[in-house]
Amino acid sequence: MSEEEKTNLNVTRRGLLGATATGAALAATGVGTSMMSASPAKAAGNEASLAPGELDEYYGFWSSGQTGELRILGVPSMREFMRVPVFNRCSATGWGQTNESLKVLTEGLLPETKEFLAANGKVTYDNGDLHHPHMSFTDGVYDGRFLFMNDKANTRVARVRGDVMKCDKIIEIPNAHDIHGLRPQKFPRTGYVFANGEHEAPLVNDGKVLDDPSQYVNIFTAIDGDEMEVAWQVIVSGNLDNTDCDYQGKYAFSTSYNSEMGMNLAEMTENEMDHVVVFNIKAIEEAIAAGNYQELKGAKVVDGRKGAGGNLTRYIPIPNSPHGVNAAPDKRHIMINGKLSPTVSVIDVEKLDALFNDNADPRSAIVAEPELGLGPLHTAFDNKGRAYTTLFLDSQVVKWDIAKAIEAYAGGDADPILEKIDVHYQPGHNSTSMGETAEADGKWLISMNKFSKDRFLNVGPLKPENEQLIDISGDKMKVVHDGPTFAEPHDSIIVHRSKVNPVNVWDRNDPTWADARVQAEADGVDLDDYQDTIIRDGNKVRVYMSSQAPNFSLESFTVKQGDEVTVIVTNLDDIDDLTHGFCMANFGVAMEIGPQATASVTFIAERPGVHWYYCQWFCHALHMEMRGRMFVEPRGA
Ligand code: K7E
Ligand code: CUA
Repeated sequence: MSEEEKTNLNVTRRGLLGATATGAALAATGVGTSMMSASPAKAAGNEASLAPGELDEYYGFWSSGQTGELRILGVPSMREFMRVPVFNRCSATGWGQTNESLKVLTEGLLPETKEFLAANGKVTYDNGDLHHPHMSFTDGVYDGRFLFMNDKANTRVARVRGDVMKCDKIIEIPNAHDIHGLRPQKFPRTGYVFANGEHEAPLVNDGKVLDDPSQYVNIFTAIDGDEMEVAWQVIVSGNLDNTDCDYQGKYAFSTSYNSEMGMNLAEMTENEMDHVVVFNIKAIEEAIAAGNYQELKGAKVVDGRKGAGGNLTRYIPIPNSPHGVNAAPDKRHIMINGKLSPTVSVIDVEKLDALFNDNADPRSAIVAEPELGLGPLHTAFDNKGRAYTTLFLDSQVVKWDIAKAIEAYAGGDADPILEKIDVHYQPGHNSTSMGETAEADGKWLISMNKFSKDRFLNVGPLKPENEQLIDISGDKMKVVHDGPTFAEPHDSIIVHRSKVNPVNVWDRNDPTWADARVQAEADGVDLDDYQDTIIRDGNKVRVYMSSQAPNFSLESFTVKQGDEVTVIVTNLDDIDDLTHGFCMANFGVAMEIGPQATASVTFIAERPGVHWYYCQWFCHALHMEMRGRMFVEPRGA
């Protein structure tokens, strides 16, 4: 395509957006337009539905639980834009199959895991359980660099790049079991990514200790988010559920629903009080620097258990099986959500130094404990000192006033509860627009409801969840949208679009295909230019081709039965949205190649005959014709 044609294409696309994009810009500044008032949700205050072509004001980053991917939605439209494969396999993009993705999926695994997987005929895990996606911070606000997320199923932590929205690092966390809660450090920057091991196990889990829970421990991990390496770990008492940290860079917090270290439901819920563990980041760093740690599986591990002495941790008793931890945008209050207790316990971070320096009563850090309703799981915030807590058992969201709760706890007669609203049904996490940062703006609340029951057409016994969009800009909360989703987003963040700036076209120098570049240089192939080169290296064959709509540079290539074939495709198109694919039919091979990207895949050509490869990402009027043949000569021919 000529430069002029490219320019025309871009102009045409912008032209299409034209009028409606202006409307979205006005919406962002709070100025209404006649087109927007035509929408049915106008009366709500905030504008929930967008006309075709209008852009959302916020990005929503959604987890997907046992699906294992990250999802990107628009808020308030609730339109799903993208699925970013992380811990799962993806048929469309080739995640889990391309050499580039396999590198990400394998390089961070522990040696013992690689051995275990090999014994099962695998190189990596196929599943994941992604609960908590969070963006990196600088000075308490989102900086758009990365998103971090956990895998509860296989004890991993992953990073997605904000510039291309692809996963670039996955690490398995040693010593810990089943990473659940995860949060990036907010100040001064991320920095650390804090991750909770949820399930207790022997510290060296090699089979020597089995049914002896007295020897089980749990592990809190701080990961260096720049290097994606474990920085340090802390052994704790009880299990660890959710985590968050302050806005000062001093403390992190993890809830424990099983302080009893029980091994069955009755034992786990026996105590009236469980706890939140407070981690003293500076004291832990000093212990590491002074060499007061043991090294286990490459990680520096310190002991922060109850009774270990020292200044690494404190345990604040909390009624009964607390779940979510949420730092308020006032930079001062940390909400601990009671789950089996109808309360949320409010920690004042300014009272924490005394716990460590003067051994003050841990409960002295609690400044409020309002009774809100049944099953409080997670709390979100607006910019007016109000909190929004999900009540799982009541199927409600309760809006309450933080200052009034503090007043009531001190003996005043203020009622902190402002309003309750029904949601459908059984909410887990919730999130507000920018509400997990110092820039909470009090516009939107998402209630992530675990059950949809009767809200949608019946699709059989397995039903979607229901995520409801709630307008919180006015005096009264108002549900303005139902959003069904497939299994099973736990958590979301709502990020103003000004914080997120992905590119449209890959940079040819991107590190994603660095290995392919090194190999190409050794093979005398210029990966940045037109390529149709076949290199034979024993029984290894490397096939370099480029794609430019609607052609692959290679119409055909020939290999021998049993050859190990690597196909390296570079997409030379550099136009927005011009993605090609490469699918080798009947070989189980398919991948995405974005504009200006290189991707590669390796397979054994064990099937003799004529095999068509084709582009499986619709790219051009002649997309169906974008194909070629692989000839596989039978063995001995
Ligand atoms: Cu589902 Cu954050 Cu894993 Cu609560 S957690 S709901
Ligand atoms: Cu190239 Cu479809």
